[in-house]
Amino acid sequence: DTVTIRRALLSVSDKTGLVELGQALAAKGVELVSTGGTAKALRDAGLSVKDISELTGFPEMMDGRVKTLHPKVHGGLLAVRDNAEHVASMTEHAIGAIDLVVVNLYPFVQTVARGGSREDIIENIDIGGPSMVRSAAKNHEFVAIVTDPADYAAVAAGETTLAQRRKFAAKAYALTAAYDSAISQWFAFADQGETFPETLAITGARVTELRYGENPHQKAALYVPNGPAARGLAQAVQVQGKELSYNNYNDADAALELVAEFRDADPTVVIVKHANPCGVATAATLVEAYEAAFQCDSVSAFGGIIAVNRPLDGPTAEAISGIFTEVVCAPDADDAAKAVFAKKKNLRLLLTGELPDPKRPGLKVKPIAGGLLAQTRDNGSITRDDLKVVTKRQPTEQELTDALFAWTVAKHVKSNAIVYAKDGTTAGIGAGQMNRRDSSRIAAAKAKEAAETHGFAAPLTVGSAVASDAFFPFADGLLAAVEAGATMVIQPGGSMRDDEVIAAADAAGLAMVFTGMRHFNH
Ligand code: 93A
Repeated sequence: DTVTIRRALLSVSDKTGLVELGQALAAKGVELVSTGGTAKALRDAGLSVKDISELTGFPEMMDGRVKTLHPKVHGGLLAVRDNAEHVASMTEHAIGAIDLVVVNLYPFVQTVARGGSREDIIENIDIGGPSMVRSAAKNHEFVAIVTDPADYAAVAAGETTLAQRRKFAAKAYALTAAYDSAISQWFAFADQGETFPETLAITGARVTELRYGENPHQKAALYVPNGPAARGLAQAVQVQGKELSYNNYNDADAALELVAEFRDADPTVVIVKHANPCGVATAATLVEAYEAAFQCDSVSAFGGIIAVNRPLDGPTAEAISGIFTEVVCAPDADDAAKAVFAKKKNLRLLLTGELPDPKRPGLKVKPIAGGLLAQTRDNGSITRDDLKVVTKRQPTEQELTDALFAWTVAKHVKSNAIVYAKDGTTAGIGAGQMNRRDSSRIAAAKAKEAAETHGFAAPLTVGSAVASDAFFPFADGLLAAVEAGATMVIQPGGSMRDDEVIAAADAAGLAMVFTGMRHFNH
């Protein structure tokens, strides 16, 4: 099963590790054949190399579009060495066997990411490279295909085993599949502006295997999708702490997406549990924001995932260290904060750099049995100008500010979502209930508990603004908010019974605005 490498074809855009590999192979007496740039790099290092044009009898032509697309190359890769007819064809056409192919492809994704011109992008679609990768991988019985500098060491000794070649083949086809999917995505989304192309090619590169999935009996891994480089949680740098779990990623993503809504706001802290915020606050300093967010639901905050919109500082890190926290996600952290966390070995600190843009476009894909649901991501937002006052009473400035804050949080709470807020702090959050009245009651009950725990004069729902992610179908949900002491309501409106709901608000002396936008999130 072991193949001794006699001839190797090297053709790489990324020349990392190339010379070292060339030297190792040459030392084993391997003949090196290369395309233009690769041959030059090897020659510059003093190695002797055969040009691909010498092998094919054709010059590299058409701006390099045709270099290796030739029967002398593909015959040498695809011939079954113990098939008499194949061997006869090789002899007849003077085709020499190639035992090792080292290829990495034109940097298509990188060209898109750096904003290359259309012409530049098209020129960076590699044709000959993937063809060789696929030919060599098909004939893995005899040929080794190496597509990753990390695998160079494995072939440097000049021979390969069948087990190795099978692994390389699997990796090679994953590469060509991912490469073509990135090209397909670019044509559909970027070049033609299609949101839902007729065929959807989504593949990604595995970043890491996770210890397990949502539950220990499930397996899990993290992938980064191909295509124009995105920036978000998956790109965050882990500074310290235990390995991130599947649930950590899921929760931290929810926390990061919510705090990103407050990119340009005062210091803001989000605490998430089971992908729902359980406390969000904006204050003059980050540590004050943390204290306020924590007090909203200190029971749920235990073992929480925290995201902040400012570089993490020492006092905030100190306050966070007061209880067990799973993950802290920040744009950056100063030395004092890092020093505080260094004592908490398990706590995972993730640095994201600039927070993602909540208004960015994107596609959300969710598998269902036998299919995939795709939708554009919820990047909708409203401003004060979009609000329509529907009650007799006009809201005060403070009520409006609290209402918009509650509304922004509600967008990130699983439906049915009810969020009470006062003075830039969530007072109570009701999530994921099957009816809106229950979410309203749960949120109010949490506020009551918080008041008892932390010795507030009254629950923060008293005098608060309440947000509902979708319209109140009946007056009962709104009446539950009145009971909790809310004085202001923000909701999309649009129910058949809006009149009933407005009348109930008027009767209770509430101010209510309609947003005209709904934020279901399941
Ligand atoms: O333009 S191509 O699609 N046509 C080819 O025949 C071909 N053969 C190899 N690109 C081709 N390659 C690619 O050239 C390889 O995949 C590699 O990325 C690159 C190496 O070129 P050089 O050795 O000149 O730097």
